[in-house]
Amino acid sequence: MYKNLSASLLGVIAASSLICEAAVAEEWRGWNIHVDGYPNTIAMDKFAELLAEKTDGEITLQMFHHGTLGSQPDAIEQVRLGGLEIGNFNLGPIGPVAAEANVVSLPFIFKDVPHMFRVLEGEGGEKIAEGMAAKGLVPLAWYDAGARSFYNGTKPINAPEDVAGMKVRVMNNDLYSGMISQLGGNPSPMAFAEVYQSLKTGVVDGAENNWPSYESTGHFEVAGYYSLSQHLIIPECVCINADVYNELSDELKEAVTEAAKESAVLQRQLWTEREATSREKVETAGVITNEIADKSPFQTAMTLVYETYLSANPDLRSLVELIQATE
Ligand code: GTR
Repeated sequence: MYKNLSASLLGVIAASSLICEAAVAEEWRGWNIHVDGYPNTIAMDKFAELLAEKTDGEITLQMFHHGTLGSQPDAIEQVRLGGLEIGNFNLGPIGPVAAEANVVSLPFIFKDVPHMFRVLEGEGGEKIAEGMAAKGLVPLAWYDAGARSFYNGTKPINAPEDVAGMKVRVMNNDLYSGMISQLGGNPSPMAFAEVYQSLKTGVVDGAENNWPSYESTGHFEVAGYYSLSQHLIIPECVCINADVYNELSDELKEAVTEAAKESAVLQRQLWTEREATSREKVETAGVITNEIADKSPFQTAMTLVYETYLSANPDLRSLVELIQATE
C-alpha cells in the first residue's frame, strides 16, 4: 500500500514537472559585436523587448553585446550548432559557411544600398536565406551595414596602385583576401577586436569598413585617410538557430519574425542617422576623406574574384546574374 502510494505520488510529481516544463519560458542568448549606442546594439535590444512582448513572455532574449561571447566566426558556429540561439551577423563571415550568402561579398555586386535591399526582398533574398537555413542559420530580418571603404594611415587611395604593397586587414573570407591580392596588396584576415591595435602598431597598414564602424572602434584615430571606394555593400541579419526556429509553433514563428522585422525598421533608420554623425565626427577630428572619381579600375581588377567564386559554385551563376539584372 505504502509502496503503491509512493509510486502514484511519483507519477503525480513527474506529470506536474512536465507541465511546468512546458510552461517555463524559453530563455535565449544573443550575440552582437557592437558597442553601446551603435544602431545594431539599440535595435537588438529592441528585438529582445519586442520578442518578450509579442510572445507574452514565453520567449525572452538576453543580449550579449560588444563581442563578449567571442569573435564573429566563432559566434556564427555557436548559433549554427545551438550553443547560442540568436546573432546579429554580417553576411561576410557567413559566406564561407553558406555559398549562396557569399554572393553578397562579391565586390561591387550591388549598385547601392537600396539595390541591395531590393535584391534581398525578392527572389535573390529567398535563395540566400534558403542557403543559410540549410547550414543551420535562419535569417529573420536584414539590417543595413552601408558601404565599406578603405582606410589607412599614410595616403588617400584613388586607384588600385595605391593599395599595392599595403597590408590590409579583411574579415575572414577568401573573397576579401582575393580582392586585396587583385589590387596588389597583402590581405590580413583578422578578428574585428584586433584591428585597432594592429593598425596602431603597424601590424597592418589599413583596413576597410563603413563609417559607423570606422568611428565607433576608434580606427579613425590610428588610420586617418578614408577613401570612398565603397567596394563592398554587405547586409547583416538577425539570425536564429534553425532547429530552435523550426521547433516553434507557427504562432511563435510569426511573433519572432515580426519582432526581428520591426527591429530592422528601427535599425535602418538609426543607421542612416549614424552614418552621417560618424562621418561628421571623424572629419571634425581631422580625418581626410576623398571621393574616388573613377572606380572602374577597381571593378575591372575583380574579374578573377568573380571567376573563382563562379568556378567553385557554377550553380550560383544564375543568382549573380539575377542580382546584376535587378534594377
Ligand atoms: C562591421 C560589422 C561587424 C563586423 C565588422 C568587421 O561593419 O557590422 O559585424 O563584420 O564590420 O569588419 O569585422
